[in-house]
Amino acid sequence: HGVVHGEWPRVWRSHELKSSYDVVIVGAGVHGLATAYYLALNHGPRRVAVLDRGYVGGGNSGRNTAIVRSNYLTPEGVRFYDRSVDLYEHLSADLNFNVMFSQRGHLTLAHSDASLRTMAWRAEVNKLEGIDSSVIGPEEIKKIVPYLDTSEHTRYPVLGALYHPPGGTIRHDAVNWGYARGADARGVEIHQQTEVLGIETAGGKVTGVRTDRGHISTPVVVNCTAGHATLLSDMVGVKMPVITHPLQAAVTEPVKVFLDAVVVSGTLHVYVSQTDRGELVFGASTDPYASYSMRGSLEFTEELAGHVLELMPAISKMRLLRQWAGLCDMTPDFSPIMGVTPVEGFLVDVGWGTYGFKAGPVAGETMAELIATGRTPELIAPFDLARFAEGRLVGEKGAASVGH
Ligand code: PYC
Repeated sequence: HGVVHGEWPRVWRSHELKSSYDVVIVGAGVHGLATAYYLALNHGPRRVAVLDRGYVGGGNSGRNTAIVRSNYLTPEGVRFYDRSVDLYEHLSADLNFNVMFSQRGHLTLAHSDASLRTMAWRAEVNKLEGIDSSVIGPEEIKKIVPYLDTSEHTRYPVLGALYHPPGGTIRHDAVNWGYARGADARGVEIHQQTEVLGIETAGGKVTGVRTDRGHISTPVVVNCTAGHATLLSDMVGVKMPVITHPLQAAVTEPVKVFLDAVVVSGTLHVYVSQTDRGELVFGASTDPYASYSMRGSLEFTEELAGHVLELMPAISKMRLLRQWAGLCDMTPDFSPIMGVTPVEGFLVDVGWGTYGFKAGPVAGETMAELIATGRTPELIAPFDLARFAEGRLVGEKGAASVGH
């Protein structure tokens, strides 16, 4: 349309920070932005601010390995993540922004009888919930991923895999930018470089937020942070059963496309997919210590290379281009913490461990409904904070994909 370089229209606007909002969302990643977007889209106009001390999508929303799937272990998990897959399937059209969702198939390898049993269990739960998911053997795996070493002579031979055809990858930046644009167009204010310093309460209710750009009066604060969920919740005295660990990832130089599906091996602590540009994207388990550091380590690179080559010896000559880390807020049962807290007006959408990006759309849709109606949607009721005190854990460790 005659737009020349340097004159692209802004995708979202900057604003002066106002002294009051109806809702303040902390964290401008996919969860915070999707919550703001669905609040405006589905529930009518409100004065909503999304705050981030960094920039849009600069936390885990831009650091994950962009895998989308719904082949979880518990019926609660499967139903929840599957709604996200549904929303992702229509997201490009809904946002009028190409999010490059590629449902290329997802394989979770089993290298032992025990993991084969878990895969069979997941497949049965998945089928009961109407999800396309089944256990396949090494011959079928080899057809889908010809470069995978499925011989019997490896240290951990591939015995089978959970195959989930609708799983795949997405362009995570596009998702963040698309939600940011959609929210902005519906009147949401996005405030980057705005750090929350404190949350104020009176009589057990949220009354305001102190930021490094000024004070805001508000009755509702939504904690949509990842990596800092506990720090923000501590500001109102709500204790989260969360421990934060780094998780490292890496990407290779681009090569011609040869890997179609997403391949995950919990036993070998590695997952790999190939981007549309041709890079291989790898991730590992969480680092084994609690930390807020996002520095890369040589140990990670060495272990990653060793494990990847056990799976695909043919790629030994490829070079790594870069590595990075994100921060994972791990909960005891590997499910998130969503909904109300003992402080009225302080809502949480946190504890996303190593599975947060794929849940962005459904988390946004359900949190928006909770904010607008005051009622907890059925899909997220199992993930409430009270479950830890009441012993209603939703154990998803067996489907978390990465070893821990
Ligand atoms: O849950 O699919 C997943 C995942 C992949 C990498 C980290 N988590």
